[in-house]
Amino acid sequence: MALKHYYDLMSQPCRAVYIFLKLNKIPFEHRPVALRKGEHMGEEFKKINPISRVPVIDDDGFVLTESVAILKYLAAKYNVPDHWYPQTDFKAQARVDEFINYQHLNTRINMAMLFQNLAILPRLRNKPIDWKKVEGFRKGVGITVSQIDQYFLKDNRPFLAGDDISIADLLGICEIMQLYACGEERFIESNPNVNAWAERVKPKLAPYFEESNVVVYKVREHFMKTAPAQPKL
Ligand SMILES: N[C@@H](CCC(=O)N[C@@H](CS)C(=O)NCC(=O)O)C(=O)O
Repeated sequence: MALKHYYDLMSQPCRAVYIFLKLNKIPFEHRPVALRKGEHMGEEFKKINPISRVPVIDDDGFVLTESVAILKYLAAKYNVPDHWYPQTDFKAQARVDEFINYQHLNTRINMAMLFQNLAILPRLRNKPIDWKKVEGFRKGVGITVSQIDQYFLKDNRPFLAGDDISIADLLGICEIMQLYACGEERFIESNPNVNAWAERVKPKLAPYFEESNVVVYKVREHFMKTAPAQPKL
C-alpha cells in the first residue's frame, strides 16, 4: 500500500516532507488537510493524529508525526542518496542533527511566529497587529540569521551541515520562506552569505521548491496589498 502524506503546503515542515518525497521519487498518496478550514481539528484527522498537527505519514499502518522524524525515517527506509542524511558517517550525521536540533527554537520559532503575528493571528482574531510582539520576533530572526551566517555557514561551508545538501538545508529553506510570505525577506537578502546559501539550495530542490511554494506566493501577494503601515512604537 502506498505511503500516505497528510499535509498543508502552507505549513513549512509539510513542504519539506513534500519536496523530499517528490525529489526522491518516493510514491505517495496525497492527503491534503486544510488548516485554514480547521480540518486538522476534525474527528477524522484526530484519528490519524490526536495532536491535530501536520505533517503526518502513514506507511502501511506505521503512522509517524514530526517532520524531522519523518525525514529521517524516509531517508533510511527508501535508501535515498546519503547526503540527505548520512547513515554511516556519524560525524556527518551529527552535523545534520546539530542544525535540526538548533532550528526548533531558532529559525522555526522566530520565523514562524513573525509570520503568524503579521499575517495570520490578526485576521483570525480580528485584532490589530501586536507590533511589540512583531518587533520581538524580528529581533529573534536577526539573531538567528547572523548565527546561521557565523556558525553554520562559517569557513565558506556551502550547505548548513557540510559540502552537500541535506535535510538540514531542506528544513531551513522551508522555514525561511515564511519570512517571504509576510514581506520580511530583507533579513535574508541583507546577509550575503545566508542569501547565497538560500539561492544555492533552491535550484537543488527544483522543480518541487517552486511547486510547493505557490501558496506562499499567494499569501505574500495578499499580505503586501493589505498589510497596515507600522505605527511608531
Ligand atoms: N514540530 C512539528 C511541528 C508541526 C506543526 O506545528 N504543524 C503546524 C503547521 S506548521 C500545525 O499543524 N498546526 C496546527 C495547530 O497547531 O493547530 C513538525 O516539525 O512536524
